[in-house]
Amino acid sequence: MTGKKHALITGITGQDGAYLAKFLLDKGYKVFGTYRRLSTPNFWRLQALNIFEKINLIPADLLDAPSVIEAIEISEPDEVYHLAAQSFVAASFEQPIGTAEITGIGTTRVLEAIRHINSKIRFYQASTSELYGRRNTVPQNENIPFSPSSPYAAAKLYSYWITKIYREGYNIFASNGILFNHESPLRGMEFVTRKVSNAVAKIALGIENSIELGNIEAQRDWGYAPEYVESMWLMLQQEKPDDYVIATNEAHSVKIFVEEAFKIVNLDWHDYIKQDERFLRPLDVDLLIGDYSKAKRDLGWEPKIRFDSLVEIMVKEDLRRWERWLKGEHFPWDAPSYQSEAKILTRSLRV
Ligand code: NAP
Ligand code: F7E
Repeated sequence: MTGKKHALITGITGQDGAYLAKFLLDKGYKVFGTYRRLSTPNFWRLQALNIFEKINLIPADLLDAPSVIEAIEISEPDEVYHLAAQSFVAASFEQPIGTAEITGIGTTRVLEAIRHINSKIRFYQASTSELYGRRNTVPQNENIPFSPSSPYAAAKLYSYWITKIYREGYNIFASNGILFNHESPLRGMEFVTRKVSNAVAKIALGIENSIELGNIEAQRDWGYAPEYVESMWLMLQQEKPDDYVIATNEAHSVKIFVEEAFKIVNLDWHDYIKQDERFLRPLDVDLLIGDYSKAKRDLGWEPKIRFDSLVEIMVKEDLRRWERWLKGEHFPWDAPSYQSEAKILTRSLRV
């Protein structure tokens, strides 16, 4: 063992996993991360942040308890950041059972491994504003009752409670970060912000002419992912485990995000947006606004990048990527190998 602290990140190939890995490496941690043995590895985010060579990768799947146990045995972590999940709400309506197994029970597999191997390990659970559901009170803080509105949110509600149960029942240092939506140029292409920033860049360069969206009236509290991963670390440095809302306390509709994104390339969004009912969900959360005052008070955390800057960062980065690509450059990036969602064959999500 070196003198360095060990951190294990489940889901290191995802948006938050990659940013958190970079953050912890910069803090001097030895960073381990689980990844799934897919036929095509998915390391582009770690490569884009130039940290791929510095990560200790361990294959593990949340559906496979022995692989989770092995990941904890190999990495001997001081801290586990449990980020792996089936995280796309729309997909949870298509695959509710798989989502429950991965996003719900998967958390218990990690907690059980910790309980049996070393109950001193500190545990972070990636909770979500989706727990609050539709037509809830705003702004939402840690005391507002949950009312999940999707199979994803129901699975995350289970994970939230099992985390508290292991905290209170087994005295494990286990905290829930109730994070509101957070975005970045490393966001997956199926999420609305990145879908829009990527399409706007292509439209501005003349290689796309429209974008198909679902419910553009939905409002979200969108923050900047690299700032949000710091809050995860802060939660595990406290004297006691607890649950914290992490948000910006501002909401904007999808329509406003689209309008702002097109403004950056001097185009009028009305000319390019089409509604496609395949992107409507059987239930959708209408309005989320997070009250992060507890995190500000106890963790000293607050958001810096606000909505307009976030939209600008995302659109400019996607523009830069497409320009480089059109010049023949190759670099770690997801878009060229991504099948446009409009071409993916599924039934309408609306019943
Ligand atoms: P993401 O980009 O979708 O990453 C999810 C990660 O989970 C990926 O590394 C994925 O691996 C892994 N994964 C999926 N199924 C798995 C399985 N069966 N076994 C092992 N790993 C599996 O998600 P994110 O945006 O970084 O979010 C991180 C966590 O925070 C998630 O739990 C999400 O639900 C939660 N959350 C996100 C937000 C947000 O706004 N981003 C807000 C609140 C909470 P592959 O690369 O192999 O697919
Ligand atoms: O949808 C609407 C959609 O998929 C945002 C996950 O990280 O944050 C994320 O969940 C809103 C919804 O994110 C399209 O109906 C309209 O109202 O970007 P999203 P999400 O569902 O809020 C939470 C906090 C998490 O925990 C999740 O893991 O946008 N919308 N048209 C659309 N959404 C998508 N994806 N695609 C559309 O075409």
